[in-house]
Amino acid sequence: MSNNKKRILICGANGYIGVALYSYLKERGFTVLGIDNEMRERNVINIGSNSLTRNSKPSDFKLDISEDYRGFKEIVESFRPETIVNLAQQPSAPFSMIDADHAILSQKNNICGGMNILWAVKEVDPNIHIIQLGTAGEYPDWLYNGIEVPESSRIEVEYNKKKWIIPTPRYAGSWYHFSKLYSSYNSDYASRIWGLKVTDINQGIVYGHIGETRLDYDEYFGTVINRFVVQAVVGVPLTIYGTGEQTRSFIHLKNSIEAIELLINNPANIGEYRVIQQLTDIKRVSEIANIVKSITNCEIDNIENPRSEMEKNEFKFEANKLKTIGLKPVDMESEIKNLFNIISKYKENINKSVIWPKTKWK
Ligand code: USQ
Repeated sequence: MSNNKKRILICGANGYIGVALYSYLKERGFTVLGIDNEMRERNVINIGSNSLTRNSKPSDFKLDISEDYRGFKEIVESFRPETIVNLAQQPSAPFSMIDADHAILSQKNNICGGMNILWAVKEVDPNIHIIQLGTAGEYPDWLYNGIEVPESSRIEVEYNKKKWIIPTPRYAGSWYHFSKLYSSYNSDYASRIWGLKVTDINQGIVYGHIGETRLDYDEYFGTVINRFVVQAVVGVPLTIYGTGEQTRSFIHLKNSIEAIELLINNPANIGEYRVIQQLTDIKRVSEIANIVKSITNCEIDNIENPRSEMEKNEFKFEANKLKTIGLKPVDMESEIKNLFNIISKYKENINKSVIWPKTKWK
């Protein structure tokens, strides 16, 4: 089937990944429909920040998939997508740790939105492939320290002298990350009982900028590479949380949307809950800071870690499926240089007061 016959419904089309994915898929000949509840924009304004770059809002419908099940189901019934990509997520771990309201907002939005997609697909057409945005953070540092994370949804273990097939062991490190963990279990279950086709992309930390997508750098919505580059451009020391010996996985925004296209074209099977490790680089936070320093000669500050995470860990991921279907990783160092050039153009817009982390895990 050629791309222009494929209909893709993007939930969360106005977000950091959504804006980039929406225009990329359109350019590639897909028929795309976007919906969004405009929560990201609202949340960023509410914490006193704003996107550094102009953010286009391509969504065709304003709708909250976590609240309006009937409205959402009508869209699925009339548009009849081959694939639903669910990016309609509150993505920030620190935001979810502010207080009870923010924890509940994160979990309600993420878990209920995912649940409504599962029900709509079951009721309208179980053949629709669901691609949901999971996170590599469902494999916490302490559980997989030095142990390779398998690229599997289930594993065999021996317990009580018997062999069991259980979901690949997961846990989380924030109320946000738990929302993703619960959604993974919901999708695994829906694939077993209703035969749904689900791909859970356990994605590393996304960085970079393309086209007209947003670029956040505040303590909540800025991810670490984007924040470090903004900090270097505006001339404040890079805020390494703790030792910087934390290892994390990363993927450039360009690779993230290319990977989603590859998964659209290579869907999960009926009844399959498929896990994909969507990441291309594994680095320590201090290594990232040193790459930025090599470009700008900026200062680096090791500040008290506001989070509850291991000071030093070794992450290893089995991540072969995307490579097998054709993903070509970008070069991280040259993309960070590229990002530096992009962000430099917006230097005047940087609000220094939103950079320092205020929310603590404990
Ligand atoms: N960090 C710093 N300094 C900063 C910001 C972060 O040292 O100024 C450190 C953090 O302590 C952490 C690492 O950098 O060890 C990553 O932090 P982050 O804020 O870039 O990313 P994280 O909170 O892990 O969440 C991001 C996305 C989330 C996605 C996740 C993938 O916001 O949506 O699920 O990356 S993963 O990290 O694999 O869980």
